[in-house]
Amino acid sequence: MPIKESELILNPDGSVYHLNLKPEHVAHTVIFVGDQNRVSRISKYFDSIEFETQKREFKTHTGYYKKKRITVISTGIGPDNIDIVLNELDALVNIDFKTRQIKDKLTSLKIVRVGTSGALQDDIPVDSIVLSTHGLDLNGMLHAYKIDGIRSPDIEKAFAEQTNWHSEKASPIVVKGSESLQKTLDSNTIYKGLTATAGGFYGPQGRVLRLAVQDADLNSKMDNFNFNGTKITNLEMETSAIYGLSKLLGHDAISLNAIIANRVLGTFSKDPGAAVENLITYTLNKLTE
Ligand code: R1P
Repeated sequence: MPIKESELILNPDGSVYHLNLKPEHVAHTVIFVGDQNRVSRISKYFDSIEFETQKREFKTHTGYYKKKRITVISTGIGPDNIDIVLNELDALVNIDFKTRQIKDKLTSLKIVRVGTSGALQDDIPVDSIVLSTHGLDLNGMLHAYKIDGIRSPDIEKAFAEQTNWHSEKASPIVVKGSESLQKTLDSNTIYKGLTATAGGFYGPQGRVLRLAVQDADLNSKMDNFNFNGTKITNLEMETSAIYGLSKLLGHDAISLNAIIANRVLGTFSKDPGAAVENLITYTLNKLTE
């Protein structure tokens, strides 16, 4: 059965609805950034840019870096946007837009998030890089999908117990990142651990301005979480959604974040732009080593 026009929406020029991309515009190595201005901060290192477009917060540049074809896409902020970007990106490579049928031979993309994040451990300094071994989903987006096969129940159980997780909120989901991409992006200069992904910036990450949060101790309980020596390194808004949907769709994903804040110490980077630049060059070099 062809996928209906209301479910896979194409623009009049044949591009996919939100990303504005056609299949030929997508490289098999894709870098996700949150901020749309970060796209050109990456593509400025490219030898050439063959395609660029933007619709809403979804800006794309495809080009070559050291002969490697790479697509950079901005996802905007949050897991709800990741749902759009990953489903449309997968459709671009794995659904035939003419017949609206899933292709017989599926393509697996390599996806790397180049993001920013706040550290949850006092020994992870601002301006450092964290690689997420796992995404810890606190926002619930993934609960819309059949996810039993991709979860890590032992870590989820430990997290719910150690934080007295409030039963009215969607239960936490833990998904592992791609081991092969971790090998590609790893080094002994970066930090590694669980990345918690919230569905908002203020209350959902324990920031109090004028509104009281449901559990004021959640961040300190996350700081102290320990599963056989594995700790929660950082808190941001995309990684678990990227890991969950990538795993379900058969893509390899790994998330790297420049640490621009330390939530335990209450500090913020003096030069977040430089921290992001450092992560960009680190990622491009690792992808082409
Ligand atoms: C919040 O300011 C945004 O910054 C972080 C969070 O995950 C959220 O998207 O990442 P990016 O800098 O990649 O957008």
